[in-house]
Amino acid sequence: MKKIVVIPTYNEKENIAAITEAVLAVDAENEVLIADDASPDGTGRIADELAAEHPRVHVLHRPGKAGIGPAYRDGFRKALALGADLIIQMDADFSHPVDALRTFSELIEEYDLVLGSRYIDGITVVNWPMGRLMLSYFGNVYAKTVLGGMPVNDATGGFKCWRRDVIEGIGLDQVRSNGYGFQIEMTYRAWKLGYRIKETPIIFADRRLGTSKMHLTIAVEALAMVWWLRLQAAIGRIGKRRAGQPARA
Ligand SMILES: Nc1nc2c(ncn2[C@@H]2O[C@H](COP(=O)(O)OP(=O)(O)O)[C@@H](O)[C@H]2O)c(=O)[nH]1
Ligand SMILES: [Mg+2]
Repeated sequence: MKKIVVIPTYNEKENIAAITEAVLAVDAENEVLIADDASPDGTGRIADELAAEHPRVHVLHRPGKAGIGPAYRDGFRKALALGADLIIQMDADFSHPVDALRTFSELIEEYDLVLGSRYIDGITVVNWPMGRLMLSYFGNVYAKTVLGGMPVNDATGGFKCWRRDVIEGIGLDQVRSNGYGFQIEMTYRAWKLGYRIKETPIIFADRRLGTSKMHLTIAVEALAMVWWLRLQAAIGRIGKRRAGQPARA
C-alpha cells in the first residue's frame, strides 16, 4: 500500500521539517507531499531540502496563496499520479496527532474515508480560544443540519485518510470550495456517493509555532458553500454515480 501524506503549507518554516520527520518516522511506508503556496518565509526551500535528503518526500510548488482547496486539489492530483493507494491530508502545525496515522491505517481497511474528529468523543480541542471553538463547533452543527443530517460531527476538520478510488470517484474537477468549505464539500460528496465513512476521535491541540491563516471570510465562504452543496444535490449534480463506478454499502 502506497500511503502519501499531503501537507499544505503557507509560512510554516518553524514546523515543516519537524512534522515531515515525524510522519516519516511513524511508518516506514509513509511518503510526504508538501504542497506549498510560494510561502514568503522560505517554507518551499526547506521542503526542497527535505526532498533532497529523503526519497520519501515530494514537493509541489504552487505560484501563490490561494487557500487550502486549490492546494489540496493539486496535491491530491499529484499524489494520485505518484501512485498513492491511500491519501492522507494533514496540517503542518502539529494540531493533528501524528500517532493517529496508525489508527487511520487500521480503519481504512474497512472504510473508504476515515476522519479525525474533534467532536465525536465530547469536544477534544486543547488551547483554542473560546470564540474559535464556538465558531468551529456550531459551524459543524449548522453544516450537518443544512446538509440533511450528514452523519459526521466534524466536517470542517482537515485530518483525513482517503482510499484513492474515492477521490477518483468524486472527481476533483467538480470540487469548488477554497477554504474550510473544501473539507465539508469533499466529505459531503463522498457521503452522497455512498462511500463508507468512519470518524475516529483525535485530540486537536492549537499550534505552538507560526500563525493561523484562518480568517472570517473563510468561515463565511464555508457557511454559504453548504447551501450551494445542498442545492447541487437537490438538482442531482452531487451524488450521481458515474458509469463504471461500483456501488458501496
Ligand atoms: N498551500 C497552502 N496551505 C495553506 C493555506 N492556508 C493554510 N494552509 C495550511 O493549511 C494548514 C491549516 O492552516 P492553519 O492556518 O493552521 O488553520 P487553522 O488550524 O484552522 O488555524 C496549515 O498547514 C497551513 O500552513 C494556503 O492558502 N495554501
Ligand atoms: Mg492550524
